[in-house]
Amino acid sequence: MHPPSRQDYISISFAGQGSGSYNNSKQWRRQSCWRKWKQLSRLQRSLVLVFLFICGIASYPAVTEQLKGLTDGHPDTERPVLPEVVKQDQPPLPEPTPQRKLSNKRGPPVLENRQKKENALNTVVEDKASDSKKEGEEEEGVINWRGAVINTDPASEGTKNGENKEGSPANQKVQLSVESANWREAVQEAFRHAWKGYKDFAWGHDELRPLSKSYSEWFGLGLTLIDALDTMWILGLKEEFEEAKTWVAAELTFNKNVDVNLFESTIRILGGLLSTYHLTGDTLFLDKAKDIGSRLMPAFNTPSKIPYSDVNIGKGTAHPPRWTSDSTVAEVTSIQLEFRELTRLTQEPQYQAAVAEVMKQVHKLDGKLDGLVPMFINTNNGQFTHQGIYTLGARADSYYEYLLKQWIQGGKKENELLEDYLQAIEGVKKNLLQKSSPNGLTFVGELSHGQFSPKMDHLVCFLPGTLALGAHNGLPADHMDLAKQLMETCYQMYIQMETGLSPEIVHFNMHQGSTRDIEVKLADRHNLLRPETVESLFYLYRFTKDQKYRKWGWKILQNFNKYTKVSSGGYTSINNVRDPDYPSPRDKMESFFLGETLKYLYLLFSDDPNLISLDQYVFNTEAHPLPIWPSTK
Ligand code: DMJ
Repeated sequence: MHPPSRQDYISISFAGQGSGSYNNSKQWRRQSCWRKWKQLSRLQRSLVLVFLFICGIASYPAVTEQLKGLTDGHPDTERPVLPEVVKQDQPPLPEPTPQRKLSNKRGPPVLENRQKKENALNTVVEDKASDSKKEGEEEEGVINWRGAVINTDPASEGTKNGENKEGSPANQKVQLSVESANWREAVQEAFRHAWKGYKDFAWGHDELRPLSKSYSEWFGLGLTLIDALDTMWILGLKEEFEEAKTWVAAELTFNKNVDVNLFESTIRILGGLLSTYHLTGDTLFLDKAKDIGSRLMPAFNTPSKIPYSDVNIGKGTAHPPRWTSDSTVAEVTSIQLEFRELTRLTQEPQYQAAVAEVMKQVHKLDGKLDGLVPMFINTNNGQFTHQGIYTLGARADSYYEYLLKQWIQGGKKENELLEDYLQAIEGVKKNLLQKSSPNGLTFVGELSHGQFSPKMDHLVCFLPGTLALGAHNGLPADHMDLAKQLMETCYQMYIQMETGLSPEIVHFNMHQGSTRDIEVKLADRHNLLRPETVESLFYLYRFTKDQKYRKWGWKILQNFNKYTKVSSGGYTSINNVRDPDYPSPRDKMESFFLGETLKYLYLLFSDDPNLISLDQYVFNTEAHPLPIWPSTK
């Protein structure tokens, strides 16, 4: 913080009284002026008054300007907590200029009523945009930075270049709409690029390996294609959607002798099919959802009814991992939204009953710390194992997310879910929340047998969005305050890295005298194209309408384009977010990049809050929107 500016003042001096005793007392000056005034003729007095009046008019603008300068907030208060990393050995980036080209490609097709409104807005905005972009249309908005070709950032330009001249509220609104239309189009382009790679080299397989122009198989079920279905629908990519649908109809079969992970196939496949059914109304997707849902049910045949991690969907057998009889807590408690919805749609109670039993048991279990759960649960006796370690990251994360979201999905009636959620957030505040040094970033660390560790997974960045969603649904307002603080931290995890992309795990400094807040260990420097931060940006923007969240999302998208885009098609995870010269591509595009990351970015840039309204839908943990159940009251 800077001290408040010193108030400048104007001093006026009168001519002295010649020699003799100099008396400059206030009273003497008042009397002397009055005497002089009285000695003037009426004409002289009028002239003096007219002169003073003219002087007053002439100096008005300068004085008001000066006063304005004194009363305006200090510009520093607008800045994020930390400045962006200034790379050594390189000049600062030039101020970006508006160059991004608006392509002539068609806008999103009209898919359904909910989208019509958004599309109408897009069309108007694009027309306006293309008018104003005639000059420099060939340039794709590039500046050269360490040999990398990057897009410029209209986010900051709009205000810098145009604000003062064209800053009327109406103009600003148009400008923001143009920006958001450009950004949505950039997301569509990114999706098309990713899809091209998948289509050319991995069609019908689980994941694209964009550098080797091949694919990897996890379950052998076309994972990326299924995960991306509703994204294509939401982004208005009708052609791509139709070709994927043809594949689902003709090729997708679950009658395969293959082991799948219960959690991953529930959130990606069952969730993806259910949401696509809801968005399109096409029963093809519901039929496929029923098929995979019923094939996953053997996982619940365990002594404790806590499901096994793996199921063979062809043979109808299930088992835990080879080395343990434990399941992961987040996995067994983050399949509920999907199975509950399957019961609602099919009227077959077994799906909901199975996942409700898990929640009932976990609700009653010993071994929690102020509502925080351990990471493992045993499928034989139903007890927590490896107790004493508490994290909001891997293996526990979506337990907390699904407490809140099930409560919302069911119409906010299931009190045990709400109680567990509220207690857990209090547990986070009490045990895991700390501030970093020197800049006081709020972060969520981990606890291991009473010992605090300032380690935070990127996965934890789902939390700002979840907290904001809770506050939107009537939970305490301080949840929103915490959401904003954590959002800032998650953004700093990106912007403080040399590539502007977050590592998988960071450690925060807490010692006084630290020079930087965030440290990254060698083994944690990878980025898997994960969605959690842009997911939270989407929620924060929806609820606050603060443009900064969109600008942050735009920066992140630009950095994905700079460092992870593969020219022949697709995007790749990288090994080193700290080396912009060689981020070391990993040759894998995770399905959640299409299922989640690009979807949340598009929704972040959408001007239509009814495009997947958060009062009508709840997103599963793989970003597949499922309906909030209509009230039965
Ligand atoms: C996704 O599969 C889901 O978001 C899950 O909850 C966490 N891991 C990935 C994305 O990071």
